[in-house]
Amino acid sequence: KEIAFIFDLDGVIVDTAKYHFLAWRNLANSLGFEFTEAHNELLKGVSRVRSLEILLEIGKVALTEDQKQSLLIKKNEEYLSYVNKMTADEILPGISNLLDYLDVNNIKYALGSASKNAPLILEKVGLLNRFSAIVDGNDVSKAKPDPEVFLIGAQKLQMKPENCIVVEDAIAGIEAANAANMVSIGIGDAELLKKATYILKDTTGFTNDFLKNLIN
Ligand code: B16
Ligand code: MG
Repeated sequence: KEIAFIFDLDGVIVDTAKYHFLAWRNLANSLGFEFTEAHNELLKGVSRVRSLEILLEIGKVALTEDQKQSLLIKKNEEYLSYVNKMTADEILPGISNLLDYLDVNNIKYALGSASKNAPLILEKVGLLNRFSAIVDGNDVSKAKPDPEVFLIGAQKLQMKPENCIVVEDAIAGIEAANAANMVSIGIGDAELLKKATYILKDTTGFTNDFLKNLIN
């Protein structure tokens, strides 16, 4: 049967979490509190606005809407300064091989990301024109674990949800894929991602053997 893939971006195609971390940490420090890598875990897959709310809860800081808006702009400017330096070298191991495999087998793929910067990031790493459809943070009104982002992706690919395979590193993303009635592949900790249909430790798990079994 015909199938399609829908990929999350951060943590699956590239590791932009490290750049989000640098920018969020600077923002927290400027407000007078520490922001650790463990804190950063809480922001993975979460929208920009919600991320700031979580960060402010960590620092126990209350701000006006205007102050929040200007901090979000500042944070994104710093984040983009890192993104602008990205190259194809930052595509996670196994992903280029996977996309080649899908191309050779005429399997379409879309992006389903919470990031409003997703098209820029794909352009920087040279993958923008390879995706049949892109759904990013500008297209969705409901964040993961709501299935909206992946359902729009399936629609754009003209595929039934049950024939779509979602690749995700965040629990909320796996929940979104499951809620969309799609097959889910979790990338990361097996205990954390146990609701996924399949779990791979990291992106090197996309071997040709794994793909053959999955697709046939
Ligand atoms: P932006 P994904 C998510 O990307 C990130 O994991 C999350 O940390 C970030 O806050 C969110 O995008 C929004 O990103 O500020 O660029 O709009 O994992 O859904 O690809
Ligand atoms: Mg992610």
